[in-house]
Amino acid sequence: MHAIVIAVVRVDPPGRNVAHRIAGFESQTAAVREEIGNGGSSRAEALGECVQVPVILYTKGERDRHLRDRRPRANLSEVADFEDPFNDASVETKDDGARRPGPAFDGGMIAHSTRCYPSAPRVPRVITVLSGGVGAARLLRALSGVMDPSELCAVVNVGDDLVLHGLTICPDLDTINYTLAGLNNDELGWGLRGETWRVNEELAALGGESWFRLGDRDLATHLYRTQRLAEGATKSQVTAELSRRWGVAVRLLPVTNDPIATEFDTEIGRLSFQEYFVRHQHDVRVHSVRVRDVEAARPTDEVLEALRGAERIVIAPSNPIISIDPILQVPGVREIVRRRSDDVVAVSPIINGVALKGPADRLLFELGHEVSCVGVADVYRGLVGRWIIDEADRDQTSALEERGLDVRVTTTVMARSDDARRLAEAVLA
Ligand code: FO1
Repeated sequence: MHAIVIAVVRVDPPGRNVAHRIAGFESQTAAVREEIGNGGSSRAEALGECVQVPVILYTKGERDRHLRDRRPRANLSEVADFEDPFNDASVETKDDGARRPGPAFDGGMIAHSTRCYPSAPRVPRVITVLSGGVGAARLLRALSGVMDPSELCAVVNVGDDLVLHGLTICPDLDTINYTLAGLNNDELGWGLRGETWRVNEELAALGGESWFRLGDRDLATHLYRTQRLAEGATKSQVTAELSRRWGVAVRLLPVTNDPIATEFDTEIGRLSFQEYFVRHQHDVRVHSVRVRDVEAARPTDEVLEALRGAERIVIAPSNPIISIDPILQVPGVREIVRRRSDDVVAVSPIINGVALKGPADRLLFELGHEVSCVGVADVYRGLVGRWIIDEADRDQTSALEERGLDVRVTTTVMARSDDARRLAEAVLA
């Protein structure tokens, strides 16, 4: 009979397990640390905070016996592969008295990773993706195909949000929600499929602001959001309500609920985000970009938690200057990403010197950066541990490696579903 208790223990920074504080755990610290699974130790270390990790506690000798009986030369990581350690019928005892690898257990109980026990509580792995619009939406969709989408969090840019006709519009949040719900308009790259434009046509006939086209179906989203905000809901709450309505399991988190606005100093003067992007079709020379009111903005608690607690942080192949940087500028965000840089994977938005979509290449050039995956790596200097670049940029590998980066090469264009899947697998590998 095996005496087994399932418990949740705290792991202290730097990766020190405190299970030994539970009665009977004295002097087990080294063994326990070695066995904690689910990334508990590294998460605690990276966060500089305690994290909760489920473990199975055995009475002294029980786990040792398991190990010896089931796989004489097993080491601790191999033990994690055992299917059903509770089924005595399957035990094939090999008690030949030989000394086995693994820790010496000298008293009380020991803790063991739950990964091998189907009945044990599982700590959800969280993958957090810093996200702009289309590129991020496609990566999130690909990731949703290879992992449980409820364990995916998107921290989403709100620097290009706007108020128009009295309506609050959040293009990046909506693009991601629509894409994950399968409602997106692929032709346009924004808005809803099967869209009609009656309202916008009437507005144009009245001489109203019709350059930023709001489709009839899309309008319902902005009406709903605006009404809920007026009732006192936050942008985060409204986003969650919309995701729930559309059956989107990925958690979409606006980086902040405070108003921020990306603006451009250009050759024709200062422009708001959508004036630059849509009205002028990003075809004016930009001198500088700034995010208005970002200094006073606070990341939401959910965002902080998603960044601190994620097993991995992913930087989507979004525009580094106008999609990702506004997220990083929200006070506290860049610091967490920097602290966790070993766990940060970025997918290059530039392939062979060109952005697949939007003005990332032109903006990098106008703001004095090299227009290449290496140039983007320099923009994210100190924030990223692993870079995923396209096959077309394989010859840039050594330049990235010289910057201390772990480089993976794959197809980063997500036009075909098998390529998207391969990219998602590379992100999670
Ligand atoms: N992009 C356009 O190029 N033209 C538009 O008229 C337009 C309208 C629009 C309405 C709602 C919405 O959520 C997005 C919209 N977009 C439009 C896309 C958007 O301007 C940009 O793609 C993003 O802000 C950049 O990420």
